[in-house]
Amino acid sequence: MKRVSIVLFILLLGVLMGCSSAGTDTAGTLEVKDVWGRNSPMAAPNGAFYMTIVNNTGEDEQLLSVATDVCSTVELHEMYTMDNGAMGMRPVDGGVIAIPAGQTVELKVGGLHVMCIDKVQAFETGQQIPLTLTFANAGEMVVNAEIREEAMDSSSMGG
Ligand SMILES: [Cu+2]
Repeated sequence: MKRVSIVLFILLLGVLMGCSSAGTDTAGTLEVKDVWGRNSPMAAPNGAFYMTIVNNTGEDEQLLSVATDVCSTVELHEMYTMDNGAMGMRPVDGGVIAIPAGQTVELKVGGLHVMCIDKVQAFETGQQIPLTLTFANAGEMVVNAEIREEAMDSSSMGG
């Protein structure tokens, strides 16, 4: 009896969702904000960009890739704790960053980030660097990353 009612509920949910998506077209937007990169001299081969992605579209979204003229290669990375207890970074699972419906995903220092490998120029504080983000559903979006001075608080790491 219980199982039947659950099945009915799921069916009903499907019908309701089908109706609402067919009847209205007022889906929210995918918002990318607070895009920035850390200042980095030419002597440093790599850089990183950070941002906040807000998914109000009602559908699961994925950040597939990022492209910019100032980096030879761009990868989506995450920080993780290595076997020896030190922090390392690696490409995210599957190479993409999931942004589930209704969620906000932060790319931030010590977590997810856009890895800029082999910079072709120095990143100077105050500079605006255009990034082309490619999303699974929303397609391409161009945003400007502001280069900031960010002092990494290394003393508090691992505390
Ligand atoms: Cu990285």
